[in-house]
Amino acid sequence: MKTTATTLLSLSLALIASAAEVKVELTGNDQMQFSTKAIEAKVGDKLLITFKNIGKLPVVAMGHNVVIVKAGTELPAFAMKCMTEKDNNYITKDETLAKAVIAHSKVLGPGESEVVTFEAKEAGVYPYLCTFPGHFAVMNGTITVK
Ligand SMILES: [Cu+2]
Repeated sequence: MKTTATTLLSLSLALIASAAEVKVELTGNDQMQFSTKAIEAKVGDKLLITFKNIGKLPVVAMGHNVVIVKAGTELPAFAMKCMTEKDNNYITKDETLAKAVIAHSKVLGPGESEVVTFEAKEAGVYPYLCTFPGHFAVMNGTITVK
């Protein structure tokens, strides 16, 4: 009996581990580079993405955010609408486009960081980008959920 209980315990621990919180480190720098352009996750994972601006330039010149959007979002159109929204962390207020946002950080200055949570509910390819004006074409990547 004791063995069965132990086995059951290990099994449930394994289940918990398979749909776990996954910590991801992501940085942005003064060269407008994300440290990674490809993040992978499993359905059920909860990603805790620590996004840090490791640059030195002031936030008005080289601020960064990370915005995770729905699969299939047209990034250029989305980014164009975001880049004018300085007072809204460069997130569009257009109701239709704003629905594409799954999660985002605020605009971070040098040395600042923020944890962004992304729950990988469905398989798919979820783009992420920095919507600070002029950055998205270089600062983008994907979270692939399998
Ligand atoms: Cu940026």
